[in-house]
Amino acid sequence: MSTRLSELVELIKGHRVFIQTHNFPDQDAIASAYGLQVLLEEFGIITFICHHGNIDRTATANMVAEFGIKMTADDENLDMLETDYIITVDSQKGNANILDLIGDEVACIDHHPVFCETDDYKFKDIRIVGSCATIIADYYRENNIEMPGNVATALLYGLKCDTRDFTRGVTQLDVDIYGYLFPKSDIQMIRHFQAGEIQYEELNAFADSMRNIDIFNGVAFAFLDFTCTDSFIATVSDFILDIDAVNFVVVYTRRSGGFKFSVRSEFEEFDAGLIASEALSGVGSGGGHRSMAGGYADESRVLDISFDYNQVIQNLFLDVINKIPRTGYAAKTMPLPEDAGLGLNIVSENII
Ligand SMILES: [Mn+2]
Repeated sequence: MSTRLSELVELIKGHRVFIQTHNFPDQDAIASAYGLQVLLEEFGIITFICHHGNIDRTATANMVAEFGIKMTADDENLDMLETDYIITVDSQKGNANILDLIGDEVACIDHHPVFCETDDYKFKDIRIVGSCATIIADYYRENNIEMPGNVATALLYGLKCDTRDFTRGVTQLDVDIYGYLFPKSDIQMIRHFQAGEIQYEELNAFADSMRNIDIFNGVAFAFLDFTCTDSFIATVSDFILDIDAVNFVVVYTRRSGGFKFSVRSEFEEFDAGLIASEALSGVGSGGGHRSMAGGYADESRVLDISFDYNQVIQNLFLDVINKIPRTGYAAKTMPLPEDAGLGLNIVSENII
């Protein structure tokens, strides 16, 4: 057995183990938890998958139902004790997108950059790859463990969703894992899941959000002025990036005394995680990958007596974006505005 996997198995043996995804789990989080659960069964370790927030979108609900994945929400009789072990997947302890449950977070398997440095984990496998599903699939592959077809299909779907069909954050490992999963997967089932990612009941909300887009030099802003889930914001954000005049997207909605953000970027030099982190640093917090990121701002800190909050938010982002030197494709499609300041070269490594 690979050192990585044997360390994990040794650590959790004999304990009651929960696998926790980020809140409002997406396809990658669900696939990763499921793949890990089945993998650990090979070693006689029984686990419980848990999460906070509904699985209310058709695409994720279909996946959970189709594979018979048993997932328990924190408010559904979770029965977790302080002595229970938690493995977080597709998320890290201390991040805003994962609820702190009573058990002990001993292990973390994730593909997001580290924002809250913690030495608390007894096992940590954080690799900056396209999906968390990639890391889980790699455990099977490097240990020659037979993977059931349902697990392969779920993991491939997670990998396809998080990389947006291999167009963002893709590494060589993701490509290798694709080759490994493809012959084991049911592609027809994935097509069926993918064809249900926008829900019929959401069409009005979707149309509304399209009517309120402001675009400045390739940077689109959309305020969703209605209650919506994190996954809906992410879907709108992805969709707006598909508009030809748009290269960078900031979508936001009201959420508990503030605004919740979803950020997308088409170009490497416009690092979505860094831009979100810089733009929101004085009013909240942000971060994530080069091509997809998120954040939160306190309402009281974006309110200004002379501007409406949409303008304040737009300025926060544009001030950061307009200082980034344009190279490659971006020089042609997002030329620097004449009055923008020059010289601040944002380097991704600073934050990771
Ligand atoms: Mn993920």
